[in-house]
Amino acid sequence: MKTKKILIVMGSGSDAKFMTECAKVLEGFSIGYDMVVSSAHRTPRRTREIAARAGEKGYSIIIAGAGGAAHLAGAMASETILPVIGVPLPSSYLSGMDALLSTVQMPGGIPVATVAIGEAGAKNAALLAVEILALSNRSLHKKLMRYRQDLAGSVGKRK
Ligand code: RP5
Repeated sequence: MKTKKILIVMGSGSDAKFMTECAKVLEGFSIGYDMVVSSAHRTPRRTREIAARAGEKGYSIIIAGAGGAAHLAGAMASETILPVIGVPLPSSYLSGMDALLSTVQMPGGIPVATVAIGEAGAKNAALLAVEILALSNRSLHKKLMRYRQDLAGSVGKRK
């Protein structure tokens, strides 16, 4: 069985409508992933356990998406030295600005690489993860170059 390289975590099942964008990108690059729901405040022990064991389970990168006072990515980053990419989600009255600031403003020492709010962020989180993996994987590197060429070719075309 192929090793699953990416662990996608979201704070609620209601976040899946955004975080499936991550899954689509990873599937496009044939990268194995697992997707789990765990909340930093409702299931804090489970969340910390998942983060603490992610390295030994063979994951290379964690993508964490949450809305509101989003501390999921930071809580996970505090339990692992794997790179953690945070996706702020627009699930609250503040449309994701709260989640953006909560996710991006980590105090120095425990980084969370934070992407844009919502679907675009979820997509870019996966692409950033692919870029990290491509540093040591030639065929992934080639696929990424082709992806960029296709993007360039799509400029000006209607969707
Ligand atoms: C956050 O609260 C979750 O990440 C979600 O974005 C938001 C709302 O969660 P639910 O009330 O839909 O479970 O913790």
